[in-house]
Amino acid sequence: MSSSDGIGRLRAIERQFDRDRISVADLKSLEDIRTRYLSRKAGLLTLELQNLGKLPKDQRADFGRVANEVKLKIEASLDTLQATIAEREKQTALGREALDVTLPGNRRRVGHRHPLTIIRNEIEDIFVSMGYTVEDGPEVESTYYNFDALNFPAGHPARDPRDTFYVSEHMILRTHTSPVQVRTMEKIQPPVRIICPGRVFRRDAFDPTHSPMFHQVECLVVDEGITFADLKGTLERFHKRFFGEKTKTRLRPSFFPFVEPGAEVDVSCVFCDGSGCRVCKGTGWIEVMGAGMVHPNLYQFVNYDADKYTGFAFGGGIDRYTALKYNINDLQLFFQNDIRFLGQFA
Ligand code: 2NM
Repeated sequence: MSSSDGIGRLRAIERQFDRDRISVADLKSLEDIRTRYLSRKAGLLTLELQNLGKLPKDQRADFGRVANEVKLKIEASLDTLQATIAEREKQTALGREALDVTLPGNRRRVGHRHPLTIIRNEIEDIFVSMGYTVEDGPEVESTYYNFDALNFPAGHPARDPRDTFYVSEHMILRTHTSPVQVRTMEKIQPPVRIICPGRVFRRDAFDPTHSPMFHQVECLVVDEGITFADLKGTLERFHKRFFGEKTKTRLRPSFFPFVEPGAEVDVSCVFCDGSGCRVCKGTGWIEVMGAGMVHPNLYQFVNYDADKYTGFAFGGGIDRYTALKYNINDLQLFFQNDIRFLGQFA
């Protein structure tokens, strides 16, 4: 075997390597090709070098120099290739794992108050700012506090089990929050300035304007020298604060067992400002409350001196105030718990 044959084979290996490396696409095939050419046992170049000893002495130096040159070239080429592939694989991984920090995030839903709670708080704030305190009491109430002590005569239709939920002979679900006012008067002597918001229960079927459970807020003031003018002024101030300063309040004679005289309370229509529309049925007024001067009979039940004290009281539906404020035409929406409805008032 001659040195030139040997060098020719080395050059052939070199050319073959140059073709093979083109198809190297990843670190795995890179190691395959490194093994094929440079493996200590069976690498194509290693096998050629094993022939070194068989060459005539004077040819060994040339063959060895070329072999070493080819080996270095292949090693350098593989190293460069390895660096290129590693960098490309790193960039691919970065691209795949990248986060687009400009994408919109997932909005977190937070809770919100029920519209009836919002309006109850608003009403409480108005009265608290005028010096009232907020009282509450039991929802399961005795017929004494719900009817007798409020001057409802025996046989009054409100006592009928078709109108009132009876729990037992003398216990009911309260039909108004007035029993809280009786309980408060039992506890403290005048001056009294309280409001009582809360749930009340009446045997009505659900329809857009009725619900067997709804919410009332009632107000009671008792002191020396309280007059009907105080009642009217308080109602006027409250409605201006609640609906807006242009709101007018009007009283019409009416009857409730616990007051004398009694009145229905209207406000100028919040939708048409009193000019007449569908909601106020063309009258310009919307009925919102009942009111009156506390009936002197009540003072006997709570040991108040009826010759010394007078007082006024009124009550209205929180559900109705909420419906008017938010332009809601169906009270059932308050109790169906549809989050799409309830979420609009936060
Ligand atoms: C109303 C209408 C008129 C009222 C009376 C009392 C009490 F207990 F103090 F006498 N509380 N609430 C009252 C008066 C309530 O709501 C329609």
